[in-house]
Amino acid sequence: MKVKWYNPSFTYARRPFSIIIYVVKVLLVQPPIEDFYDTPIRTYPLALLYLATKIQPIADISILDFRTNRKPKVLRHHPFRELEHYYREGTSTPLSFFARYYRFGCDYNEMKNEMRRRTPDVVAVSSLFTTYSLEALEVAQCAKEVSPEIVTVMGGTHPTLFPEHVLKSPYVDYVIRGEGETPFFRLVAALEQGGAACAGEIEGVCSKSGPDLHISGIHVENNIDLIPDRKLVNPGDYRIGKKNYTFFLTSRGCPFHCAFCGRPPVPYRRRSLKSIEQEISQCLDANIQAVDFEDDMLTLDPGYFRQVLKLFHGTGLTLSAMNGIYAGGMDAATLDDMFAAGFRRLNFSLVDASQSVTEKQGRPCGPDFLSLLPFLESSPFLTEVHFIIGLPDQRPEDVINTIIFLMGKRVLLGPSLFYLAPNSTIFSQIVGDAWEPNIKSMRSSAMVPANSDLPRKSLYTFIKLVRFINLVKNVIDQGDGIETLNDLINNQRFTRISWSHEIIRVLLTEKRLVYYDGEHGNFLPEPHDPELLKLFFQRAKGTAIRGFKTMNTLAID
Ligand code: B12
Ligand code: SF4
Repeated sequence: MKVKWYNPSFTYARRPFSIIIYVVKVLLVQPPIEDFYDTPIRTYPLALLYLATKIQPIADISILDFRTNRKPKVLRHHPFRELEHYYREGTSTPLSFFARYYRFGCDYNEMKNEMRRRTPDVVAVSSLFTTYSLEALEVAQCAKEVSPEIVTVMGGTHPTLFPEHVLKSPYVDYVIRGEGETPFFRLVAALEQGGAACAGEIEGVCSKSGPDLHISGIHVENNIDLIPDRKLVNPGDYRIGKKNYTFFLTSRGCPFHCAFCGRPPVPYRRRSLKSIEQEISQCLDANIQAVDFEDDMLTLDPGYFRQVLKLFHGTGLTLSAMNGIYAGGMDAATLDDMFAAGFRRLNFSLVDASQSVTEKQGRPCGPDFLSLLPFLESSPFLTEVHFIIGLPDQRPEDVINTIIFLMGKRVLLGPSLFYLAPNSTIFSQIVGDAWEPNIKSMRSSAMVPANSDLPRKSLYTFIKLVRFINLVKNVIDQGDGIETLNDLINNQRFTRISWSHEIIRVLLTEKRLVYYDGEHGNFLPEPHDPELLKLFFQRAKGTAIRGFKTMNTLAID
């Protein structure tokens, strides 16, 4: 690394001479990703802000988000040929899912040009996901191609879990394992003082010497009250609707061990209320209008959570917790406080309506969510309930029961297709160490079955079914006076467009899924399991679907 001498043009009061220090130029990067979809309302680079805030006193820093606010580019060639049968371009359906594979963010040349322009000494990349870790490695490769003298550092969940995978790349010099603030600060300080040789001795920093990799343990921060400086990014780049949003953490870690979860093993800790209060005020100064809590376990301690909520009263901030709310210990009073603090839309994590399925996953659950439901249904909240489809040991009947249960409540259904989360118990049982060739499959859009009772076509059928139910909920909310599911066939929402009408008719009368091929003007069968659809309609007979925004219902005849 070249040393850059820098005269900060100030003198210390007690030292009447100008001091010369050099400052390392650090570029903190959020990499692009490639997938069938992205979630653009949740890419706030909070980890990079924590790191930047920590090293700001000793480095010249900038944050470069190569992912957000860029037009996605369609990638014609993608690694999921087996899914072409499911995700088809050129077809139409009111129950649409994925069709194209995209790159969300800059391409290689754009990244390289940007790095060339910024002449960094250190490029530090956030690699949060194993499945997108190759895209993160590309950023390091760009940096080394711009100049081999650029020091490249990688941190985040993936390098924390699989440091060897990252460090063995010729483009990566250092890996930080665990919470990065202190190890990264120490690494930058060591580099600044020319002490790269001792960098490997810093806790949490992994380094290499020729083919030898030095792997450190996972670092856990003692103090989690650091307030990220949100002015380091443009608040207008991160929007939910018309509001500038930010991610916010009131705690770190989680005490549970759900078998499907891939989070690194860091203990649960809560922040001080004082620091949260200061952070809220800084958010308001930074022109933030919406706060999305991304804690792993926001509501673990309802008493503490209610104290946190009080700090938001009167701020005018819109609150959400899109990572999911755990209902354990919550009651109607907590919901009232949430409303008063600024929550309007709630995302609950249910896993499965069956307690035994959920408990098998190691997730503690009780009657809490069920007891909250009557309050939720009569409250002004809009509630989305997330559940998982495709868990090992889950039977198709369990999924059907969950769908039937939730469709009868005033909630939106939030299905998550099960994926093998690296580091999770299920991952270790099914994949073990031989995971690298399947790196791209560790995402829900890959629809990899982990349960022989729920093959890919069943997973796809369930997703389509849930899309149908949410669509029906939308129609119910319009209050068109439809009383039974079969009345839908003649609802003008579908009769207006003849192909849409036909797709709904086939589903309701023949219990089959088809889509419309506009180019040839015909209907093609979708890959699906008609037996599952039949079973669903049989079991659902005599039950009802309730709206999402209204209590209007529609009977299943
Ligand atoms: C927000 C979030 C998202 C956002 C995107 C966030 C982003 N910026 O890209 C969204 C909703 C889009 C998302 C999607 C997915 N996610 Co997600 N997501 C999270 C979540 C809940 C919080 C991440 C966060 O910002 N935390 C706050 C920051 C401050 O903490 P942190 O990231 O851990 O950062 C610290 C350290 O890791 C480290 N660090 C981080 N970056 C860097 C960089 C450097 C240079 C250094 C030195 C250190 C460092 O220092 C930081 C400060 O201490 C995590 C859960 C978790 N606990 O991490 C899951 C998590 C990262 N997601 C995960 C997964 C798998 C996914 C999906 C791929 C799942 C799927 N459905 O297929 C999807 C992809 C969907 C899509 N295409 O949109 C897994 C990753 C596991 C793994 N090994 O791959 C996690 C860990 C969830 C879990 N419990 O299993 N996710
Ligand atoms: S899924 Fe959520 S509750 Fe379960 S261990 Fe992971 S973070 Fe904790």
